[in-house]
Amino acid sequence: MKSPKKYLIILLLAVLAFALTACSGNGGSTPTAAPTDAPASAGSETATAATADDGKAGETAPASDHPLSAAYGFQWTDPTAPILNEKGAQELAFRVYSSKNASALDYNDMKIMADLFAQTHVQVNWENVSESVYSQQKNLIFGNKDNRPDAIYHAGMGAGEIIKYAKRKVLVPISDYLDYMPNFKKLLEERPDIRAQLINIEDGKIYSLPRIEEMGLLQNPNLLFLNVPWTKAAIADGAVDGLTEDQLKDGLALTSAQMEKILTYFRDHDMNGNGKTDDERPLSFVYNNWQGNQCDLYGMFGLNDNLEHRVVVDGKITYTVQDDRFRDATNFIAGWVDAGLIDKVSFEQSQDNFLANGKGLETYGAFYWWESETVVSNPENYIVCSPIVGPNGDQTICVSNNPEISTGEVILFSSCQYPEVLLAYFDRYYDPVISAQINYGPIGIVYEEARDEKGMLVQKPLPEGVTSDELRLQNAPLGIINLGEYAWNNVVHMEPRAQLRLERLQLCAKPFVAENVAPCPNLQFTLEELNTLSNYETNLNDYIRTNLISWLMKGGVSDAAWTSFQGDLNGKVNLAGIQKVYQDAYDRYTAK
Ligand SMILES: [Ca+2]
Ligand SMILES: [Ca+2]
Repeated sequence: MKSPKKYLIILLLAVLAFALTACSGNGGSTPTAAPTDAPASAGSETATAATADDGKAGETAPASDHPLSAAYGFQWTDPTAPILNEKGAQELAFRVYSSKNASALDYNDMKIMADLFAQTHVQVNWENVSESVYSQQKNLIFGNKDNRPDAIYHAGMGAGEIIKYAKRKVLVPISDYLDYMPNFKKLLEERPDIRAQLINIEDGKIYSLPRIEEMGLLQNPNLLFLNVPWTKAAIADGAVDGLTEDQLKDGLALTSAQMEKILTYFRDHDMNGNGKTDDERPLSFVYNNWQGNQCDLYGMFGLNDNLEHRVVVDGKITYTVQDDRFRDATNFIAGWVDAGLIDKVSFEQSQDNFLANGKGLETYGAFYWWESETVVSNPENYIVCSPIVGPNGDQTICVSNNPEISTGEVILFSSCQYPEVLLAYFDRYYDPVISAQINYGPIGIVYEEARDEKGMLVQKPLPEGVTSDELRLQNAPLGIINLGEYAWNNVVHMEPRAQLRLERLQLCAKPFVAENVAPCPNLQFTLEELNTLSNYETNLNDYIRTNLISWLMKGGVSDAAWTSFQGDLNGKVNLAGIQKVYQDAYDRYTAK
């Protein structure tokens, strides 16, 4: 096709002219204004009749007012009918730029995308690049105002970037088009918390579409696993007080004294029977990793730590590093490192190394991770434990700030000619049946055509030689979805591994988060607040990180060093200023 854009402009002008003459008297209204329904506004009786017959009235009346409706059959009120007619399918097309996972098919070749085209008649031409190319090209795309795509999928836009580009009018204010997005509009009405995470507080508008995957898995990214045969050996040898073999079941709560005895036994004996006593790793984790990190160890001293050391307690943004219990916990943990009970490699290794070391000859006595199945070759040898009970009787767990709602997933450029059509199309992604296929793969490949008696999607048998992860990564674009409680109960079963993890969390994590403790949600900041964060926050994080790793690896923190650390937090690194920014943003969030 040559110069389709020019052709489209001419065509649109023709359509517009036609539409304007066709509905004289309505010419002044803009396409995006709420559609006025002549019969409904004529009198209260007809209005009641129109509401009673809501579905039908909505199908025809508002759509016919839109300039694109006459030529292209544009409609958005019936979410099961095509958005455009055949002519629209052939003559309108959208360019959407998107990074994709290396294992994924080109989105133009994905069945779910073909199915969406068949259902909507909206032609999207995907421009796929790798994730690393996207991160290199992102600024170029935003900078090149003459040749921007219509939208970016997997846009990964931070709150600061959105504020910046919204101010320059580069982005489409999506909230102006909610009438074209029945699923998304309903979602925002039902979930003011999600709305509050999306609204740009500089102008009160929404500029990005979110991904919502609420499984309840992210808040506690660590679980403690313990090697049962090894622990049995320690018990049989009389090395652990107050612990019997029959207690070695999922949910076991060890005291820190018992754990210390067990780890010491692992350290001193040839547990894996290879003739060496020094190749066992008593307790392992991956320091400051998003999953399987050290934070749960701080729960022994009553702190709900996380990687940012920032958690909401009683509605207040709280930094765990300002609490004297953090000093006590650090000194206690440093003692275990010093004694060789915590493998020093835990502070240096990557996630990949940690996983590789778990395979083959058994070397892990205890470890923190998301699940045991990906870590060790024989997960059946391990139980999942409740948090360790600390020396003063405290027992609590890490509360991570990993959000289940990610904002900034999709943005539209203001150069997009028909944002209402593209947004009506993206709105379909929030239908739970579509969301499930966007996230796991399409009906026909991953799911059977027929649903079960409850209406749930049914998994197809796997093709030979393909794992479910491979099939999913190849066929699912991921991205904007709405999968929450409703979907898990009515549309799609959680994957067995996710279900297993949820059961473990119910047993070993959820009961150990106090009611007054919560993670910090996605917050929206003013430009001034963003400036404060960009001026000070990296510095604060570096300062804490440098000190903490040195304390943990070098025997702990002295009282003098702790006092001087507290002085710096309050002084040169401006923790108070950063804390105030979060507190103000959090207060605005809870007020909504
Ligand atoms: Ca050993
Ligand atoms: Ca050994």
